[in-house]
Amino acid sequence: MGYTIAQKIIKAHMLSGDMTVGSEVALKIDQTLTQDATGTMAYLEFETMGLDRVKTERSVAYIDHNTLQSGFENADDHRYIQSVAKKHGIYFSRPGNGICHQVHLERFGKPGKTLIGSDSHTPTGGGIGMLAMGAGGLDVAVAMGGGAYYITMPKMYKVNLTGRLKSFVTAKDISLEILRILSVKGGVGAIIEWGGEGIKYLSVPERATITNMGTELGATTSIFPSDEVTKKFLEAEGRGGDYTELSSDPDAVYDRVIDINLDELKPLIACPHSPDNIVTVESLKGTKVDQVCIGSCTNSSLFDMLKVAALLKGKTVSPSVSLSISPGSKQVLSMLADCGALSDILASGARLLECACGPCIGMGFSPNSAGVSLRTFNRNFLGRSGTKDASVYLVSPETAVAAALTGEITDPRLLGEEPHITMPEAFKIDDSAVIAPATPEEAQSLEVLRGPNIKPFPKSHPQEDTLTAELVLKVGDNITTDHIMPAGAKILPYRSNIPHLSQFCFAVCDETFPERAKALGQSIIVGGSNYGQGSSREHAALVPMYLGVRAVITKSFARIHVANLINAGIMPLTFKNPDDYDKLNQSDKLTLTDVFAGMDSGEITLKDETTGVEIPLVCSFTERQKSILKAGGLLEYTKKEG
Ligand code: MIC
Ligand code: SF4
Repeated sequence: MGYTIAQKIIKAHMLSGDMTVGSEVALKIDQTLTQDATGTMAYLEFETMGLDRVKTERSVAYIDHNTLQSGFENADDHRYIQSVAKKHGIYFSRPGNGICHQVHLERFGKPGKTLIGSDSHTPTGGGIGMLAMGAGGLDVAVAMGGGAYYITMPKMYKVNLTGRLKSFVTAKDISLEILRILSVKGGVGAIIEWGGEGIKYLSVPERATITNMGTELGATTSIFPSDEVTKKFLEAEGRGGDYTELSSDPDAVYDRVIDINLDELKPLIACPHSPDNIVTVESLKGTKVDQVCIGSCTNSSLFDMLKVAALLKGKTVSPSVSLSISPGSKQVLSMLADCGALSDILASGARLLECACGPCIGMGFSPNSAGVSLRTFNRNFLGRSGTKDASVYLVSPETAVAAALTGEITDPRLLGEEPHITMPEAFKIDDSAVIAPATPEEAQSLEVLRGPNIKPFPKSHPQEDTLTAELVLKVGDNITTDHIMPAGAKILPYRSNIPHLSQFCFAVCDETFPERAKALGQSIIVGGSNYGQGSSREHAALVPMYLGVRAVITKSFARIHVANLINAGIMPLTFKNPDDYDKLNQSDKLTLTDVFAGMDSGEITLKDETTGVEIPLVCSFTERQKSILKAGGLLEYTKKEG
């Protein structure tokens, strides 16, 4: 039996385990990336491990999220990350150099390598044939220290593309189509390989749009073959030497095969408040639009921006629309400026924002109250834009421009002839905003600079054999990490200050949660299916841990979040019979007895002391995970293991 692309990379990096679906596999990690919103915590954790230098082939620290500096906090964190990177062997990408995923693809990613990043959109690297996965900061810290990264061996899905995209139908529409087919839960436990005749017409930036948004499917990662298209891209980046060919074996076996005929695809749009709420753009025509944002790690490549510039050229943005453009990297911005495309963008009335995440994570450019915002981003979760009553839609850059020009949702196919964009033979290479680490000798005398915003890592609690606690919060299906630990301009600057962050935990669902949880001392949360979908932020586990949450019981969990809960020493449990979810009420007093025996047998009984009901729960952990939970989290476990 042959191998899929992902299986080949896993096989070449496997430190322990086997490739049986569902079993735990330990992987050697070649590269890591962090961004600043998760990076401060990840480097604090790395420092706690007491290692001098990273053991990866390449580790890069990006500053791209917390670029609004309305106080000392973000600037302090940037200075901390820069100094810790210099000391420990990590490359530092300065603020303004671009969004981590875009820059990593341009300058560092390599086909066939493993990459983990403390950001859920790390799978963008799959666009050039990397096995790239999002992870919690602590897992990234361990990997930087040379430790393995553990995944549950995923199933293999294949998406076969046939035909060719029609005018004004784009890679973003392919992403939205697969979300329509699979939903935000449909990729959980799977790696999605893209193939078929249709991929040969997709450039690396288009492939990267697709692998980027595979995150919204809940997939472990998404991957394209490394082929002639990849080779051309790497050569244009002056990195032809990094190319290796990579494809699946002809007799590779897939658990599921999905066919998409590109000839039949239409411009699509994701409606509020979920990326899988898909309809055709056509069907919403005439809906008034207040704001349009073009950028984010999904759609900010030179390819996207040149198209946008060509469509805006000689035209003026509708007076009722505010249009923002955030190029993905300094390389993109600089090349736009050199060829004059930037002038076309500016002349249209667009507002140029920094090469950073910006509005995607609510760092500025929030919509007006009850506003309609069309964004080329990957997430439209409730409140994420910073305006709770806004309606955020996700679209391609072409559909975004059509709305910006007309003031209403408009099928981009009405814009006339589609501009033909050719990728340059050579990108403009300027790595001056990437600071190399010090040599080991120089590093010894370097000081790490810490500001007052950085608070110590919160204390975790080892799991005990009996847990009695109140059900402090009961929530429904598809709770995102943006619900659990919101981000945005007001909160993000405190990512290295867990006590401060804790005031906003679950604010979107229940503002009284932090106070109630703290008063209880220890508590349990109950959720529906796909709990913790979305980002990789370990804060969505560390903050509940700080507030005393000891266990979370759900119908099912999202991959990165469940790992973060275990890393924080919080026990993730699932209902054996999902209908039992209905039997529990907020404020009930719950007891879990014989926890350790339950961990061994895989099943544990929950007693609801308030109603007398007994409920069987699944409690299936590997030996390593049991030890982590008993130690009170991965950091304590790693310290003990040495
Ligand atoms: C996001 O898109 O939600 C983020 C902000 O990039 C997060 C990381 C974070 O919360 O810092 C992610 O996707 O992992
Ligand atoms: Fe940044 Fe948005 Fe991409 Fe997250 S999804 S990395 S916030 S651009």
